[in-house]
Amino acid sequence: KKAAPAASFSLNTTDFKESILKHLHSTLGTDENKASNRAWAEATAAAANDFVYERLRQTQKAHFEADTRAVHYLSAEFLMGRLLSNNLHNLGVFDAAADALKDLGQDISVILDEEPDMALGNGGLGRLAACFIDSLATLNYPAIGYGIHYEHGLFRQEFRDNRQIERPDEWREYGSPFEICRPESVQQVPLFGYVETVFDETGNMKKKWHPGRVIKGIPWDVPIVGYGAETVNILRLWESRASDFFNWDVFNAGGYIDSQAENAEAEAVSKVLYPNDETEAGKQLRLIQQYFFCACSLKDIIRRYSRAHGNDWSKFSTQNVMQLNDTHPAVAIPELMRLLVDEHDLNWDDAWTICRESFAYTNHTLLPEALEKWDVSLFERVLPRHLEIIYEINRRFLEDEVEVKWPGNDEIKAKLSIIEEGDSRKVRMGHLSVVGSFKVNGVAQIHSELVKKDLFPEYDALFPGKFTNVTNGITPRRWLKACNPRLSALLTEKVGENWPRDLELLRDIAKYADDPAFQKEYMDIKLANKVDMAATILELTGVEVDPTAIFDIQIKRLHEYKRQQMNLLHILALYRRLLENPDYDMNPRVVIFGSKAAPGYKLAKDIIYALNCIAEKVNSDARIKGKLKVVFLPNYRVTIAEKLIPAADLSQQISLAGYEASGTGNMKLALNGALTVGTLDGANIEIAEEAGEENVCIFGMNVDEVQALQAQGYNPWDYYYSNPELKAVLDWLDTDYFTPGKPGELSSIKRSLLDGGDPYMALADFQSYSDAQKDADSRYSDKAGWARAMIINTATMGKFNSDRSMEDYVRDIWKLTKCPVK
Ligand code: 26V
Repeated sequence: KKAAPAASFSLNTTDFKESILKHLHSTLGTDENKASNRAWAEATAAAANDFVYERLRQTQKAHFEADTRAVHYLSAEFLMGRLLSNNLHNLGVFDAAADALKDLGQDISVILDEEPDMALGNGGLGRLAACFIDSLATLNYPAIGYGIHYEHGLFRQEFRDNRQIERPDEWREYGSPFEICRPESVQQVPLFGYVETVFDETGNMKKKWHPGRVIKGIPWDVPIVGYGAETVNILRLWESRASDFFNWDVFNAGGYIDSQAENAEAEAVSKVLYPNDETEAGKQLRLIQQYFFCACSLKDIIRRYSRAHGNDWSKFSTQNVMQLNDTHPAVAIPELMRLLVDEHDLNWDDAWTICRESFAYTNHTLLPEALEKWDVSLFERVLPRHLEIIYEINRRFLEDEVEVKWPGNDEIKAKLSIIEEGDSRKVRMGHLSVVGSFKVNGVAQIHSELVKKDLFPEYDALFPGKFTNVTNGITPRRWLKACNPRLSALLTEKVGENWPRDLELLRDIAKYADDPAFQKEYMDIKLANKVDMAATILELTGVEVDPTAIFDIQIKRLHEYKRQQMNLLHILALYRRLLENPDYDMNPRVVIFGSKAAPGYKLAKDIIYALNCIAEKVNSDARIKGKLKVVFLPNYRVTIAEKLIPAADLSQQISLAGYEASGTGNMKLALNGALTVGTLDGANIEIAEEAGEENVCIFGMNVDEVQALQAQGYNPWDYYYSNPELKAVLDWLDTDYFTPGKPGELSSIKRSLLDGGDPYMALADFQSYSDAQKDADSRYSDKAGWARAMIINTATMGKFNSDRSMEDYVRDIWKLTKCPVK
């Protein structure tokens, strides 16, 4: 078996021990007799950082000397999770660190548990960005992630009387050892004010923006250690502060106290992550956040470019590509135009060519309520010059491109216009992104097809070849090697140690799928992981669960389209069957949820409340003899996912077909062996292709059937009246059975599914879902067949390595070359 390339340095346990002690003394200023767990964690991080910084320096030197083309991944979210364990693994020193800490009387798992998650993201989109930068570093590509240094990441979720409450996330209350402040690279960001038309010496008309405010962006660099630590790239996150240079006037005018109010306003920009996932709120602060990090990042990119190429703009787009992670950074397009035209005196056409050659855009959702639109009036107040530029982009686009293709067709012009007309005019950020980019991609095959066919059909006709697909992926380092050490050891034993880079190597274990000895090893590991999870469940919720029961897991943000409510109805159906017949034939099952609801999403919060109330009732009902348990884990986050995923038997991926762009949890769960109970949606389709239909439980309508039913007119009452079990469980929600003394507390769920029209057709798919769950249950009873299916799932997920996603982006969009680092 081929061995993995060794890390670029070596470190034994003794060296690591000495280094930790040295840092405990000289970096932390404490000693081994009184050090807190936190101090041990920081000393361990500092010991690792000695190597990280050395590789970072070498990487930056290599990138500078080679002057290679680089990708700039612009994203309002990076959902990093914990960093220490990941860095130790990628440095190849995890075992050395564990042994060193053990020699020092410390348990590495306790030490790692000290670290709060870096939760600067909501869900799929932010975690994808984190996986991508891991893969880019691993593959030795020059890449920088650019984002926002939120003081508070996604809220901490607590349950009070079964309801979600939100508490502030404090990920860096006492500082973080994983970031480096770079005051030498601060940027100034103008906002508000007005635009003046002036004429230069030669009589050319110029636009001059007189901003009303200027805020300062301070960069914090998080080193991103590639697997094997050849390359260490950076994630650069911008923190906002009041500008010392530009706001002197208030101060000098005697406004010593008033200036503090200005400081607070400026600091508010990077204060908190917006907790909405898939709903656009249109808040001024959110637009300022977006502009703030894009403006800082572009100036940073241009500063680096100019250092090598001075005022020669002809190579800008061959040296740089900017990937827009959804439309959140789309304002970077008019900002680059402004910098080139207003500040660097390029003519419009040259500037526009550079822009269009530099930006590419990834779409992550088709949900209409998630497509960003800004009121023209708001845009004009915050970014008056950018609005002018957008109007000019739009005018030229409509006249020079749309009119040429469809002469005199005002209907198409209205559809393609970046400005939406109506009671209040709006800037459509998706349109701006398509017009200003050279490539647009969706995130799974079916999603990319729907982007072309349903979202942007005219754009697809106008720009042949612009639309493409890159199926998402996940990093196997975090989502198998680090989170599932038992299974990782078994896989390494069988296929060698190179699989964390080349996940296709796991195909080799398919040959053991029917080998009873291997099945036993594999299933013993799954059971051990479930035993650990059962202990965590007990600790976090007080609920006792049987580790031999089916662990049936739905972990993702709470949203109607993801249909946690359909899972809820199925739980009620199982419960009811057990009450009617205590001998009802089913394997014991633990249904586990992890999910946060957007704070303003009433129905999502009602669903959490209902699940908690149902859990209380079901878990304490002796009549069903523990055959069904329901667990809702509080404060779901990356760290909880890392514990749950290795323990999963069933992976619930039950969105209405056409609505989940890709999903990435589906990939993580399948890689760790879980069987997907899923619709033909997003990447589920590709997972089924890879694993084989016989190793997944597919149910429900496909996209065509959904669209046909929508066209024909969907009536949820039909299903209510024709399916007695469905009717019974829905009616149950109107009683006080789960909320004693308070009938009606769960009625909103029933109402949304009947009077509300059931927009995501949970009732239409219910019977098929229930059948699929029954099928999963009977497959679980066949121990050998079940083990086989799990093994095949692990063996066939190679495609979903985010390294493969990166190679797809590189080949089809970014055109990067690898830069080896000595
Ligand atoms: C929208 C908004 C609107 C304004 C407030 C903040 C905010 C934050 C996020 C979003 C859009 C989120 C879109 C998203 O996360 N899509 C998910 O992307 C995953 C990665 O491609 C994909 O796997 C999921 O299927 C898709 O739902």
